[in-house]
Amino acid sequence: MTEQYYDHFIGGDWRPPATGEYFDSFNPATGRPWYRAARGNHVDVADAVVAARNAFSDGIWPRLTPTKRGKLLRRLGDLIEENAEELARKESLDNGKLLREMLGQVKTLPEYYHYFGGLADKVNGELLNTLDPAILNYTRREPLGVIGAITPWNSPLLLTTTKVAPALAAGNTVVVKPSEHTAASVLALAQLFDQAGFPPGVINIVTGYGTEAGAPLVRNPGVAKIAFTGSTATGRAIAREAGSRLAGVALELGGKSPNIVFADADLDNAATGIVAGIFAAGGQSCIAGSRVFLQDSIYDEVLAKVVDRAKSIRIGDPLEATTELGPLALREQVEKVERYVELGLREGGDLLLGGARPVGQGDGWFYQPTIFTGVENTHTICQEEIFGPVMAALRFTTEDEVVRQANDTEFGLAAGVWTSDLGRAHRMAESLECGTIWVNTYRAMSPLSPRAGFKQSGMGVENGPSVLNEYCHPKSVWVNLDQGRM
Ligand code: TXE
Repeated sequence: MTEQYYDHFIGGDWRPPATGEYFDSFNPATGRPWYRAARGNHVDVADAVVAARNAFSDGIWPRLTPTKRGKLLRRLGDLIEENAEELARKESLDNGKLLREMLGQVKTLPEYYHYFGGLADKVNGELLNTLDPAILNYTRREPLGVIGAITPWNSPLLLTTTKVAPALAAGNTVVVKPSEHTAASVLALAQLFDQAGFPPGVINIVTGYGTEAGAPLVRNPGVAKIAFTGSTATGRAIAREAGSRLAGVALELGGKSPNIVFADADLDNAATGIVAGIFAAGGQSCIAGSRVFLQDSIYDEVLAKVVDRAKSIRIGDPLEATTELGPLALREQVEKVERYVELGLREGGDLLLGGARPVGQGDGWFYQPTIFTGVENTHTICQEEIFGPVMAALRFTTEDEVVRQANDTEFGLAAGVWTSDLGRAHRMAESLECGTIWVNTYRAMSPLSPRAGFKQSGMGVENGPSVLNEYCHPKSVWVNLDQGRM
């Protein structure tokens, strides 16, 4: 049993759950609980929304000058930088990803708070030319109100930040419901908000399960918009619920991203990109390059390089500097991977590598890097998001053929293209139906560059300057300058 208890963060205070109940959060590397978090329900959510609403309506936050709001966001960025080690350690203990990887990710977070902090005083309206010279028409961009941010377990702080930083920069207040599996780092972030000097109620955190704490946040009429990252199924349910009361929604959902290697590519770089694209974070990333398309003439050569590298991946304790693959975040996730591997075999695929839990890893939730060959793009393991270290290798001959296959999926999040032909690179960038294309690289992401899933991968946009529009109402003001003419 663990002795560490975490409460909700509401209105600037740490508050115990209304029911007095807490739930265990597990360390995936040991399979044992390491703290207990408040089990929030509709009462806690309602309290948090009232706190956020008060901070908004009383004007504490929206009436602070935008420059001051930006300054607070930048101060928060600095505090994250100073506390990066501790935050990353919490993330790694919570979701099993490599400490080194989480530290790399946490170290990018200040860029988000600095960038959006810099944009806070640039949320301007426009002066518009109307046909009538006696009319002055201008626009204002006003904050929406309370934003509900519902986040997953794979990159807890990053995916909280991509919502919270622009929402606050635009003058909204926020209630965050982090994943029930990974609340520790997000609660630690609340302390930094406090330390940075954000007024009470500007940011609130309610922990708990999706149906008990997430759903009431979506239903709460005081919430103007829900920003969500998670599974497509939950995203659809949220869109239905929020849509029925005409609240806004932004959804960042699943993927089944193609990583495509042409014969003219630098094959060593491509092999590195393939391995990192699918096995980094144990494949638990929405942008995982899970379908690897290799052109006929280099299929065997590249696959051999990939297998060679994947075979030598060191599995173990994610806190160890030499480990290259940690456990999966949840016990259910290992079981899900096992089900898909069985299905892949039943549908006629061949296992070239892995396909089982590794031996000698105690009770942790580990799974081997796994590579399937002999599969078709129509097979279930090439169509559904597995969210584990499972790669499908597919063969293609022509550019047109690979475009057709790559696009033949309900998802459209990201794609990788490996080629030295500049024309082809740009043709592929145009033809692939997804929100992010990487050419001769994979995984790059920045607060400056928009991310928007096509098809079932999402709705709305994260990052980039235009994201501020997603957190503002445009208001059009018409002024008659010549009342005598009325
Ligand atoms: O996701 P959920 P889960 C995929 C991945 C994974 C699967 C399931 O394939 O195997 O989703 O993971 C909250 N109303 N991704 O179950 O359910 C929940 O508490 C309101 C891809 O963790 O989508 C958590 O905070 N909220 C993904 C958040 O939603 C609800 C990242 C995400 O949980 C809710 C994570 C409800 N009815 C998983 N039900 C990516 N795109 O990166 C749940 N939640």
